[in-house]
Amino acid sequence: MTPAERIAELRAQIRHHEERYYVLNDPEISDAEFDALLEELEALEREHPDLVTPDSPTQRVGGRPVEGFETVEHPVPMLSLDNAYSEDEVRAFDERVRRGLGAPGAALAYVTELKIDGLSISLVYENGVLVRGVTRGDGQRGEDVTSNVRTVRAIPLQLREAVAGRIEVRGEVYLPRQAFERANREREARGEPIFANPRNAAAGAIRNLDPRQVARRGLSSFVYQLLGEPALVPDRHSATLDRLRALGLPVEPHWRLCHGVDEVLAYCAEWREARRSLPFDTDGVVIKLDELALRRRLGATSKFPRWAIAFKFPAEQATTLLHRIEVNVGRTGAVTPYAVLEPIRVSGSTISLATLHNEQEIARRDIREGDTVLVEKGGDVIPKVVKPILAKRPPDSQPWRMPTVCPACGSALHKPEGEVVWRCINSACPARLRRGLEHFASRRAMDIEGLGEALIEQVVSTGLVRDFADLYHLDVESLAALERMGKKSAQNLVGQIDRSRSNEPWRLLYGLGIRHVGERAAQLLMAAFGSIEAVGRATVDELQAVNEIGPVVARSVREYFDEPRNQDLLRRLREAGVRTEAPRPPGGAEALGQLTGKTFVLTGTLSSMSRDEATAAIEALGGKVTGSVSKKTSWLVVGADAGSKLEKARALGVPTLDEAAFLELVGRR
Ligand code: 0OX
Repeated sequence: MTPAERIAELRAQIRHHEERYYVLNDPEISDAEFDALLEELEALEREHPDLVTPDSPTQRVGGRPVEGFETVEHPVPMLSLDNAYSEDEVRAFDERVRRGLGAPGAALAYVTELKIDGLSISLVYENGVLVRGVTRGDGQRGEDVTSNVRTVRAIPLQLREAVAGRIEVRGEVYLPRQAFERANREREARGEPIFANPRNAAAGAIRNLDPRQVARRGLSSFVYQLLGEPALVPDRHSATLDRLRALGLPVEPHWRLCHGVDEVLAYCAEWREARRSLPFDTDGVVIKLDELALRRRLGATSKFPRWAIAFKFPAEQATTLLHRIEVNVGRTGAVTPYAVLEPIRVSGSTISLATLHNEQEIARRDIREGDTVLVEKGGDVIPKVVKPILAKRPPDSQPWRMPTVCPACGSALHKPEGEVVWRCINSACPARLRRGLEHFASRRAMDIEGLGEALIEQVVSTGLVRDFADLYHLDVESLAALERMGKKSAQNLVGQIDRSRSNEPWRLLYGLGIRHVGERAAQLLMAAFGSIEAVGRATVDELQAVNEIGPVVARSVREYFDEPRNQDLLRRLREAGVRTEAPRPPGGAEALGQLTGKTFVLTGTLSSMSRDEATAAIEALGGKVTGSVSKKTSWLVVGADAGSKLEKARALGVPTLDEAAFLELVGRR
């Protein structure tokens, strides 16, 4: 056998066993035997690099971390599902469908599927090879996450059949229960906030910029939709699911073809309990009309198809003793009460805490310490207290009273007229500081690895850190003296903090935790003003003149910088060497609007800024960024490793800008 033949044989075997393992959950060989096949293939490909193809099973985790994700338009919008919370609502749906079809007496054919608690994804296959994976986004346009989707072992890089042309397959990417629990255990150990549900965890993973990390997460997938040339798409959904399966794609196997609404409801009732034995979380059943011709007749509203609905399983409830009501102080000073419960098992996990929302809610439902309460756990990890069981209330019980002072710093709590949330307004409050530091150090802000909840607790309670600027004066010695800190970790942390000094300044602006200033607003403001000092000097009107910055953000920024304590903090950060200026300011407000009416497309990687930053720079000057090149495109910005967009731009005669010319245009040079 020639090397090329052996490579082809190994790839076919590996694909087959990947499918047995990841799609069918029914392996035919041991993990060790599988690894041996993969290792043999890797060795052969190393010897014959010219024989490596992108659809080889060795190529799931390609290249290096990406800079950002490109936005792409969905050729057919990705709709979401309307919900039904009861049997009656499902019957009402069936009636609407029958009436809509002018067949009031028919028992229609529906397919019922388990609803996966994941995030929707679109996969494009060209001649049977996976070429693109895009998130749902807002339904019209999503993010190109191909490099991450390729790491999901349940998603074949190559279909079993080289279906000619282009097909789009839609489904969910999700985190199996075990992988979800593992991810949360790891986050807890690192002092990071846990994911509220598998959906959030999967969404976080699929938007990670490093495919190697995504591969380690253990994502999986199920698909349920096929789009393409009419000849390629079966005329019934049930046949489509069979077809998808035959192509080697992962289809959740417990779907059923039902006749009439009673069979649909029987399916829902069956899975209400049976779902606990599944290896993934499901929060309901998706009910879909089987016949595509009937679907077309019903159509869709602006948001939902009229031919499908999601039936949500009722949240599980249990009763337990509410020991105490305590309050938590957040980063913005908001004080939120929560219940400390006698631990109890609900929906497969033990709960001992539950949210109580706010003082008003507690009063409205008259929830008291010492009550036996009904608790509920739905799709979210955070359980709720539903109501007290009055028959079990102790005779000496008293209504609960909101504390009048902050439990962390003792200063009086405030509640502005007309609001329901009490706040601690002491900006030096240690509880606020702890939450603020968590945000400041978080990955999307200053990205200081190793500064987790447990360590923040220690540096705050020992007085080493009283504000963000103090972080930059921490030394190895005092850190090494803290609990569970060795010299090595102390050195690493000091290194991480030092590295954060040279972060792009929008990270600092976001990390300060100014109310209403998210990542995007921070990027837009920095691109428009060039330095945090200039943002701090701008009037509300000047701030609002920035594209996408509204009055709420503008006022909040102004308020923040009007506070002398905050000005002082910024000065101390600057003195500690933290970068507050972009390389070259674009000239401030007079440059705004310079690119109004211009449309840009980005391709390839820029060495000096991420895709988000380039987009923000364009938008701050009034320009627009779109996902694909057309005759209307003003410029294509071309970075390293540019793709097919460059060819298209050339074909259409769209002018291009290299990185240097682009930086010049947006005033970053
Ligand atoms: C799921 C799921 C989601 C197709 C047309 C509207 C919704 N989470 O499991 N969506 C759909 O269907 C799309 N099916 C599902 N099973």
